[in-house]
Amino acid sequence: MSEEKPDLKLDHRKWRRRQFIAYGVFALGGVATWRTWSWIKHAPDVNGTQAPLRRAFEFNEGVNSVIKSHGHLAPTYPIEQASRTLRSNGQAGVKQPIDLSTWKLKVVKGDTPLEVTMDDLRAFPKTELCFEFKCIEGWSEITHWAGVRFSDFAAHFNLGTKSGAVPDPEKEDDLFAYTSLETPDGGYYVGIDMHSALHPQTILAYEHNGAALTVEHGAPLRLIIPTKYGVKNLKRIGTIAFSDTKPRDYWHERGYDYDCAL
Ligand SMILES: Nc1nc2c(c(=O)[nH]1)N[C@H]1C(S)=C(S)[C@@H](COP(=O)(O)O)O[C@H]1N2
Ligand SMILES: [Mo]
Repeated sequence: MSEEKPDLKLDHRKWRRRQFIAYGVFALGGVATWRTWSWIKHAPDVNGTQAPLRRAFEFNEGVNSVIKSHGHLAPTYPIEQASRTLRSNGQAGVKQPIDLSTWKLKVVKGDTPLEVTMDDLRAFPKTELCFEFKCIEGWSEITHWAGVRFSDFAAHFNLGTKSGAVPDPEKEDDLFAYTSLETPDGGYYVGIDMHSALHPQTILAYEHNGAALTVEHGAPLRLIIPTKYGVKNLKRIGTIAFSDTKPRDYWHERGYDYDCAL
């Protein structure tokens, strides 16, 4: 099994295409804004700017900072293109039976670990993602997932920072360098650099193709991280922790590249 070297030329083309699409979206936003100008003019004024316009500015700022801070977004697909089946690959740490009614996610934070239930997770805004899932062994499939954006989860519980504040990708000094995830039995474990963990497409997924995750795909909760190969998409999360030292990583210990970035 060989590691694939990234094709830089291809990446560059993809990047140009993404920029083009991004600016296209902004341009469309501009036309829409112009067309609704009179509506905006009569809208309530918030801090000196009409509310709808202000929201548009904030949206654009948000998109810009996402593009700047995260380098790239994985391409996404219409949900109809997702394959109805998905092969199951890798059963390390998920072979034992699991009692979904008592499962809790453990989050190591200071001296008082948090315990998070599926109900807690379902109370977060649901983020959907349809992208091409790539296994380092050479297969890929378009897959559709839904769950909680990792950055929303981290922001809510003030995770991943030394100060205990909400993590901010711009405040490098306050961020732990890594997050680690492992299965409840410790049989599979991964380390993820903090910026990739906080990437807007990284999700704690509880649904696949619109239904609750099956055990073979990581019920009740798995990591979906489209900027990395399948190996980092840990199924059946038991514990999440944060550190400055590189966490141990199952496939890295077996000779694979640590980052497994796409
Ligand atoms: N717990 C656990 N998660 C895991 C693995 C594993 O062996 N154990 N294998 C990884 C690999 S190599 C791949 S390609 C994907 C496959 O996900 P799937 O079985 O849902 O298709 O899971 C990843 N997550
Ligand atoms: Mo894989």
